[in-house]
Amino acid sequence: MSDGSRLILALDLVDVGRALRMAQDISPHCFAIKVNWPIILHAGPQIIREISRFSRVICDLKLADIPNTNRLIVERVRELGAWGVIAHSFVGQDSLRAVVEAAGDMKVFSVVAMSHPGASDLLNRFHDMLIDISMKAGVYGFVAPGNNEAVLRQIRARAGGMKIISPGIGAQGGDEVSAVAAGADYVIVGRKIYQASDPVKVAMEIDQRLSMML
Ligand code: NUP
Repeated sequence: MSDGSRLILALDLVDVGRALRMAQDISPHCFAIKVNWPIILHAGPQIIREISRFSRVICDLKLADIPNTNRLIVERVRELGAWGVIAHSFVGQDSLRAVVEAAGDMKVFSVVAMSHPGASDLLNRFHDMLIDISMKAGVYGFVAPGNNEAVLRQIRARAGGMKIISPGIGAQGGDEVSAVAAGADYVIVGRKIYQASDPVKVAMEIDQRLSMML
């Protein structure tokens, strides 16, 4: 893992062997590796422990439950050695606070807007409220769309110095440099890397483009 990198790899592969090899090959060029339900359901939760041996792991579980259930899930994620966890904020301050409390030194990122077109139906109209709920709950940072510059800039303006991690790069139309210019601290990239013929090369290129912005 690279402390200075602004790249987070989204490891949404369902071939577990290939996913692990790719995680190992790309970890020197990225800040963290994000695991989501597809790989967790294929590999089992121990994949979190396995990747945590050589990288920061962010568990993108998008928790959206009552406080007690959120707490039970986060306690397990913490036991497995994750560095960070992603939760929804629309469920309210108490549910999110349960995540923050159970997380201990794990970083909690709350979703305050999303990158897919349907996010404009409802969620993305409420990012200011979701930021306020998240701040009151004590989160470490936010997930905000890297392919929606207007929304990302508004979120950055309200988020102050809090960390923003942004998906939507590549396959969803966003560009890593534009996303960082609009306010992202880190970009989350999946298919653009793991579907490339040379994933390590693409990851290194993204990492280098972003490091030139510093
Ligand atoms: O708004 C969001 N958009 C999004 O794509 C919030 C997310 N957490 N993600 C996740 O980021 C998505 O589930 C996937 O794991 C990753 C983006 O992958 P890709 O579009 O770069 O392949």
